[in-house]
Amino acid sequence: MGAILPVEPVADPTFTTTAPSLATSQKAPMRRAPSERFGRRHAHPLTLIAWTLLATPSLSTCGESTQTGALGAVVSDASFDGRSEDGSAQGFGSDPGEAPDAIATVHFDVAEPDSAGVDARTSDVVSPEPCGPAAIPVLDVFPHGFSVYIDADEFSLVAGDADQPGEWEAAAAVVLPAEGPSATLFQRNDDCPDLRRTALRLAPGFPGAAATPGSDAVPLDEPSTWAAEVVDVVYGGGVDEGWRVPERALGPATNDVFDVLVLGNGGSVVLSLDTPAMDGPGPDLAIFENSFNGLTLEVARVEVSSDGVYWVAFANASLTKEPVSSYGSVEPSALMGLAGKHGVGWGTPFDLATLAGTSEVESGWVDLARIQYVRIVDVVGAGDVLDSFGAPIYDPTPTFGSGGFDLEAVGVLNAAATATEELE
Ligand SMILES: [Ca+2]
Ligand SMILES: [Ca+2]
Repeated sequence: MGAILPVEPVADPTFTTTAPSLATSQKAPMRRAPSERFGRRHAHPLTLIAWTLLATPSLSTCGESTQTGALGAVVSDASFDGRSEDGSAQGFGSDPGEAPDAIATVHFDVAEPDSAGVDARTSDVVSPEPCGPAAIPVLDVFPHGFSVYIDADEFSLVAGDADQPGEWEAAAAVVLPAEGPSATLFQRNDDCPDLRRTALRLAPGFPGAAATPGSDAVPLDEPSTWAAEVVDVVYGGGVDEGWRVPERALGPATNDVFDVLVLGNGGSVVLSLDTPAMDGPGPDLAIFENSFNGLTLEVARVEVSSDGVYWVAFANASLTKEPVSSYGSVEPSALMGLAGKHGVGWGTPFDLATLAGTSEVESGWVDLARIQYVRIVDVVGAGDVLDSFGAPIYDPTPTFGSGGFDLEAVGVLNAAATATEELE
């Protein structure tokens, strides 16, 4: 597949001297933290909000600290065009040698929106830098007993919603509790006072198919607004001409298996939303595929962006253990964080809150209060593409004619107030 073409960037004069063009990033995939890529002179007003995720309220000096491994591996390979030419993504821990830089600490001034409605990044960045451990990939729900690699010197796992850590343990992975509705993971690094606190929802397993108890499937009449524009499509292999109709991905879900944009194997699409999405209660976005039986599930990774330039990917997990034949079945309860989990007429939910600990959000380059763009990238489920925890993702493979992900619609469940509404 070819590289993703640039999304029309929102005009932002403060970026002109420091932000590389997307064309540059295509030639040299970037995996460094945003703060390193763009220097420390610009930061987003939301940065401090993100730091509330760190348990230590004050920002402490830890010198030239760096965060290694997991922080970049969680999202950066998928979100900064680090995907390889075959469309595959690197999984958790796949690139341990490339450590993203620590996130810059900032103070900020509330900037006036520019004419495009985007905050101008006018803030000064100051030392010191926090040195808290890297975030883990966060799913909407984790199964009991799930194992998660961590990048911290020690962790403390506490049942329920906890404010304080308990016993500290040193291990490369944490095994989540075997019961209970929630847990809180604390991580710390040596010589650093900052703790990272991550609240985790737990369940016996991932939610299952639509109309089964506990399912997370979104009814098609639930979104309030929808994708309004196809910004870019890159078709993968196996797409007949008749399926190359981008407009079919726009507007409301129709429950029509033919009303789809077929991405092809490894293909991708960037859509602009009619109204930006925001992180509100529960899931914020719903993505509709066209599986006619709710079992032949073709899956895709999902990324979001506030400005069409900087992206962050949802963490995902696949529990399917074996390759799936061309029209074989995938159990919906084996999937989390991948579009295509549910059959036609039912959306797969995505909660922006799960992205709060990512470097892209913490450093302010993606604003969870204003998500304008959604990128959907077909997963070629032959086992080469790994989920956020290092497991291979399997889906029906190979597929032809209408190969790969079939996008019916992208709906917004929590719409951000528009500029006009805010003035009223
Ligand atoms: Ca939410
Ligand atoms: Ca297909």
